[in-house]
Amino acid sequence: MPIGMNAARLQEGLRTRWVGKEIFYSRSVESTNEWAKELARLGAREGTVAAAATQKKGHGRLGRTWVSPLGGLWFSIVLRPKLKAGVSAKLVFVATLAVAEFLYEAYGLDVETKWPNDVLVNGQKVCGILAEMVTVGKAVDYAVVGFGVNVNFKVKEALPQALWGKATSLEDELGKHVQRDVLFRGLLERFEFISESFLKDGFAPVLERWRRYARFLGKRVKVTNEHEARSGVAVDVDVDGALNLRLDDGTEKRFLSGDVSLVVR
Ligand code: BT5
Repeated sequence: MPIGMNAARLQEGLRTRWVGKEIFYSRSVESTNEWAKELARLGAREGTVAAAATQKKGHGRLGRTWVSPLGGLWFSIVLRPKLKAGVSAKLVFVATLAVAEFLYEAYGLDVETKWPNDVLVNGQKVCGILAEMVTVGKAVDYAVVGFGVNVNFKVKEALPQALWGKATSLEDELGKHVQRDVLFRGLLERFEFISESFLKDGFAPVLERWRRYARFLGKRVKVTNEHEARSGVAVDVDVDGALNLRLDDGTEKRFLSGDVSLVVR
């Protein structure tokens, strides 16, 4: 976020009921997810947001590094969902749908969602979501949903070469800077709206909207997880958030976690 950004400026004009009523902002942190978890442990109310201009140890799933230069939007929301464990996979869909819908509506970008936690533009990752949960028994004590959005920087100037061709930014796609505080508020508002629909009407309507952006469905993909790599046709994402893959022998296999890449033949 720009130098001079602060929590009050981010909150100005925010039209939410509970998300972002409390915003913490720092110029540099290790990781906003870690910060938000710490705030949650200390009793932060639901909807509290931790945001930073840069992260020194931003992370993705399985301890992967999330590169977080100045110019991006890096923030995490504290949630206290009165739901059972297993909900975190679904929060990822709520968050990616919020990002996809907002980027499409606000900037007209041709966005897609990629299972499980990516938002892409032109086949390249513009946003990654990391949902983490702390449970007590089977109940969720708190969850943190982290948003990493590449905004006002050029990928070839700000991200390592290994990510060129795989990552994109709003600046690269739009050819100009966008106002990050407007984007930030738009994402919080959309996230709150979809979370409420999720709590009220369940996961199915969220999933249905998410599928509209999920262009990998019906295509040949490779799914990789900690145990294996399998190729097949991505048939659907089911009500548990699991990916169903049709293998070449005609059988179907469900993946609860992993990474998807398109197979070009
Ligand atoms: C994710 O992980 O995509 C989740 C990223 C969540 C980041 C946010 S930022 C705010 C909050 N605080 C945190 O510490 N995290 C959250 P995963 O699916 O595991 O993808 C990680 C992979 O994405 C890396 O291994 C790289 O290949 C790639 N990557 C790293 N930085 C990137 C970037 N800025 N843009 C696009 N791809 C990136």
